[in-house]
Amino acid sequence: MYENVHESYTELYRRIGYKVFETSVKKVIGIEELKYHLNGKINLFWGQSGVGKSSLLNLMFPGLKLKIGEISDSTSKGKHTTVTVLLKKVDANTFIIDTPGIREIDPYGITKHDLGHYFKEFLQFITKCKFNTCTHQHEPGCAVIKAVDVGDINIERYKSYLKILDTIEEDLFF
Ligand SMILES: Nc1nc2c(ncn2[C@@H]2O[C@H](COP(=O)(O)OP(=O)(O)OP(=O)(O)O)[C@@H](O)[C@H]2O)c(=O)[nH]1
Ligand SMILES: [Mg+2]
Ligand SMILES: [Zn+2]
Repeated sequence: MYENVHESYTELYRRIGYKVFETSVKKVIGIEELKYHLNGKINLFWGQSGVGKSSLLNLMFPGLKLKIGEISDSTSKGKHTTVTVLLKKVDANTFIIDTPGIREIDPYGITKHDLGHYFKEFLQFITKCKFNTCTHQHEPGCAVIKAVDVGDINIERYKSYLKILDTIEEDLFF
C-alpha cells in the first residue's frame, strides 16, 4: 500500500498509539530525541538480534561500552551478541536494560483468547465479537475479522496476531 515499508511501519504504529522514534546510528539521526525521552525512567531495549539495540545505547551513553555484533551474511540476522540482561545506571534516576535479541515471540502465560487484548487497536472491536471467547480466526460474527476486511485493522498486524496465536498451546485452563 505504501511505497516505503519503513514509512508504513512508522505511520502504522503511530496511528495505533505508540510513540515511534526513527533513529540511525550510522547517520546519527534521532539520537538526542530518544535520549531525552529515556530521561528519568527505567528503559528496556528489546527486539530482534542485530537490529542495533546495543549500538544505539552506546551512542547515547558511551560509558556503557556494550559489545556490538555483526549481521550474519547468510541469514541477514543478528548473531546474539548481547547474552546477558543487565540493568545499568546512566545518571541519578535513569536506568538502561540492554537485552539479548529475540528470535521469535513466545508468549508465556497468555491464553489463545486473551492474545487479542495485547493488540491495542483490536480492543474496540473485540467487545463487539459475537462470542466472548472469540479468537478472531474463523468464528462467525467476529468484529475483528470484519475490521480487517474493511481496513480498520492493518492486515500485517492481523497476520502477526495469527502467527503468534499459532504458537500458543491449546488453553489448559478452559
Ligand atoms: N546501517 C546501520 N547499521 C547499524 C545501525 N545500528 C547498528 N547497526 C549495525 O548492526 C549490527 C548489529 O548491532 P548490535 O548493536 O550489536 O545489535 P543488537 O540489537 O544489540 O543485537 P543483539 O545483541 O544480538 O540482540 C552491527 O554491525 C551494527 O554496526 C544503524 O542505525 N544503521
Ligand atoms: Mg546487543
Ligand atoms: Zn473475534
